[in-house]
Amino acid sequence: METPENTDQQQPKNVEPFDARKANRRTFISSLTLLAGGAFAYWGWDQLYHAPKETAADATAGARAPLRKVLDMNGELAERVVSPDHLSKTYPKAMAAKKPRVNGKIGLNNKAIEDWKLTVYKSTSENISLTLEEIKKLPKTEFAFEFKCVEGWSQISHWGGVKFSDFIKHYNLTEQAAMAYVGLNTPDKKYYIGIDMPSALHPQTLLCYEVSGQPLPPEHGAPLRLIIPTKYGIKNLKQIGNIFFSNERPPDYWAELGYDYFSGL
Ligand SMILES: Nc1nc2c(c(=O)[nH]1)N[C@H]1C(S)=C(S)[C@@H](COP(=O)(O)O)O[C@H]1N2
Ligand SMILES: [Mo]
Repeated sequence: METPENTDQQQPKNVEPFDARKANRRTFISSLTLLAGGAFAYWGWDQLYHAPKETAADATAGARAPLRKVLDMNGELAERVVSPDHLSKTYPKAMAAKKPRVNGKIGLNNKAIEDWKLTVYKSTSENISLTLEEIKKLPKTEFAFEFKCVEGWSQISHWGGVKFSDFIKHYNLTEQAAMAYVGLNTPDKKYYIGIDMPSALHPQTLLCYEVSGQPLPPEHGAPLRLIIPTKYGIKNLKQIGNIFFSNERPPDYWAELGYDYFSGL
């Protein structure tokens, strides 16, 4: 005699018989969802593509406004987490290129190497003028690291100079270094960059006067350049002429052409 349990075993309760109308409806609903997703993605792209380009009123320009907003938000976040304890990887000197690659000559001027002096603006009205000999008297720091250019190449190279943070302490610029940014430019001001202060004060940021153990040659930014391993090559200004401090973002050559202002690694 059949028990109810036996019937259950032969025909499980949860399996519905195939219903063609239901299946068609499901296919229709998933197609609609896919179509809506596609339309939404297209709408997003269209919004972005037709978004205005930022105007040159600020330190940055040339990028679509919503994209720049994201870049700037990332930059501000990163500025806050820049830590002096987090060092870029360094390498044995022997691993460094003997003749490091040269890239970018904007603002480089051989004449400016003779009688060169570094001008540091303590305020708009007060500045100090320093010779290379004076700067070289400060403790020297050297290391090899992987220099990275946004154009897609990188190379291990060996640099020597004075830590920017040591320089700040030595010349009593602590008040200035309490500001949000430092601006640097070439003697002719044709190449110029802005650096957030946490990155400038990072222990691997150098006012650099040596490459591969030799005085900087003109093409690498003689007599003094910036080496900042926590940022891309574009921020490693060659041939520094002037340094100033500001709470606003200083003008920045590549940021004005659409590149990320922070350009961190
Ligand atoms: N004055 C000046 N500094 C500059 C540049 C430049 O064109 N002019 N180019 C930058 C870029 S894009 C890179 S990758 C590095 C390259 O430094 P290097 O020539 O010593 O390798 O310098 C940076 N500093
Ligand atoms: Mo670069």
